[in-house]
Amino acid sequence: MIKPASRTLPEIFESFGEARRNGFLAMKALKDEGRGVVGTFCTYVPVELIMAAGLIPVGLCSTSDETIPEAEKTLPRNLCPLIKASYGFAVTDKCPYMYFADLVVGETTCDGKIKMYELLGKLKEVHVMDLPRTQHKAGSRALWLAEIRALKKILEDRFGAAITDDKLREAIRERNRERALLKELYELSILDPPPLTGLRQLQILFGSQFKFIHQEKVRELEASIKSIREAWQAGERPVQAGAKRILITGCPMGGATEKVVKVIEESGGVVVVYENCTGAKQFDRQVPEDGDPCEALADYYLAIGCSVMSPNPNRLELLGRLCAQFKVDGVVEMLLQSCHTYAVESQRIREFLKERAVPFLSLETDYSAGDTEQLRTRAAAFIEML
Ligand code: BJ8
Repeated sequence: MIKPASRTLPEIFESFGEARRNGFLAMKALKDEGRGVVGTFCTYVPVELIMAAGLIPVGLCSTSDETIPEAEKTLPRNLCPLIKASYGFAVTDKCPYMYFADLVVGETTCDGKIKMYELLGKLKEVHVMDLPRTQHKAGSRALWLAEIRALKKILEDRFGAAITDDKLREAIRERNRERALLKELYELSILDPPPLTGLRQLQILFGSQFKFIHQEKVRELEASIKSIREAWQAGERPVQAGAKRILITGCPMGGATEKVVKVIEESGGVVVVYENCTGAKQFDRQVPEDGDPCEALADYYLAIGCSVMSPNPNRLELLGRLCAQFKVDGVVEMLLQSCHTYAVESQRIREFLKERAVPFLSLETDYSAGDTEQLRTRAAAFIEML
């Protein structure tokens, strides 16, 4: 049982840092109770539908290189590590979340993932949502709404659940509450100096997705925000005054890519906000709670500013707003190797930030530790120059 008021900051950080590992047991208990599990790979998948069906959504994107050699027996070596690792965990049965998933919901985002889902379909039951590549055309909205209604029907048929409008609205409210709390948490770093390091912030944002009981998660997040704020007000300063304030943009992070945050923070910087799918891209906005719930979900999800959209103005809008709100000194982009959409879009991001006189560094990496010192050299030179 959680006792929010009595938890210390180290306990809070440990709880979220260990959430992925500890969540295995929680999920097994839920499975033993007969709950269905649906795995997802992307922020575009409307998890509210899964929740409204009484099922447990879980993110399956892998963040470690452990199973990449196994994946490379089937997939090309020069493929994004996120895709290789995720597939590798499925082939080797080493990810309990993949193992527990009764159904995997994929999406037509990047080419590598689309084709990987075909192979994954030989190992697991997979449904792929057809995501449009552009947001502004009327046909895009119609297609995406139809895909959302189709997923609703698939979940109802597959799991014998009735997803009523009331249940869907309730799931939207629950998820909105979680989004609002995670946003409140990362907005604590508007304070100067921030009340938590970027590594701690990342671990909470990443770890929160592996806490599966909504009420418990809400209580834990509320308690964490309160404790972090109180510690700062009491004079605790985990981040040195004058540390250069960095925004991270680009591909999703967590696990192996924590190395990027570490080299920044060991070089005199502090990550104050993540614009990527691990952070603000997922939690910045709310799904409208009135009107037709499927239409609300369609509008909300289609507006996500991912580089798979062309053009992608919403990423620029969020990026510009966060740079101002968090008073950042510089932006670091983390690109996963062979992620073509983010790599090509990098030029537009560079120009956008140049127009606003915000220094920019783009770093490409993978899930290995081999390039850590090279990343450190580049991050240190960037921060030195700010
Ligand atoms: S909404 S960022 S979670 S697609 S890094 S697998 S794009 S080659 S993860 Fe993503 Fe959804 Fe967009 Fe977010 Fe492909 Fe790029 Fe790899 Fe990627």
